Amino acid sequence: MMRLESEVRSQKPCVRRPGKPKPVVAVVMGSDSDMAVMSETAKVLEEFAVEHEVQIVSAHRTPDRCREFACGAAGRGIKVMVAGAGKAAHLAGVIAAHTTLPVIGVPLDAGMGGLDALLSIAQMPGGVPVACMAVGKSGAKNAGLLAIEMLALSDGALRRKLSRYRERMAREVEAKSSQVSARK
Ligand code: C2R
Repeated sequence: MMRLESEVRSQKPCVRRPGKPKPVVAVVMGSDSDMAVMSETAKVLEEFAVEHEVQIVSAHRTPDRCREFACGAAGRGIKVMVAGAGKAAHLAGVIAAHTTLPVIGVPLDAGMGGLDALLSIAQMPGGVPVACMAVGKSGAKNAGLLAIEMLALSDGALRRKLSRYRERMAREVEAKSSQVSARK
């Protein structure tokens, strides 16, 4: 499940207790200032009981750590990476350059409404794909859901959970619609 904040803040690799299931999704962000938004990704993964880790990695500020992290992810059992960053958000692209694991980028608003980060993540040159989500919290939430959809390709139980999630969401919208209609 989600690592402790103190571990997230540490620049050292997380130490895993024996017997604990290995994370299959890595959630990374460029700065601890991104945590409030990127916790939406972790929340969804928690809800679906998908083992994940959360780390701060910066392609700009910690280039060696970023390369080591991306290169080592598949070997550690990670199947999907989610990378959130604001400003000149090169993090997702640089991670994608070092791995063939699917990388989902989340543009964050750290100024300019997140347009800078959106273009930095979406406008990847051909050959190195990054799946780009919406700016901010909805993008962070959808990054978690997309990671789950990828894992569900080979996990029937997860696929069924996703179906139930969609059904619940539809019921909630219908209930809200009834409330709005009743008020008229
Ligand atoms: P600070 O709040 O730490 O100054 O960071 C972070 O994701 C954050 O949104 C400001 C913003 O800089 C972003 N950042 C990147 C990268 N590293 C940090 N875009 C990167 O490597 O792409």
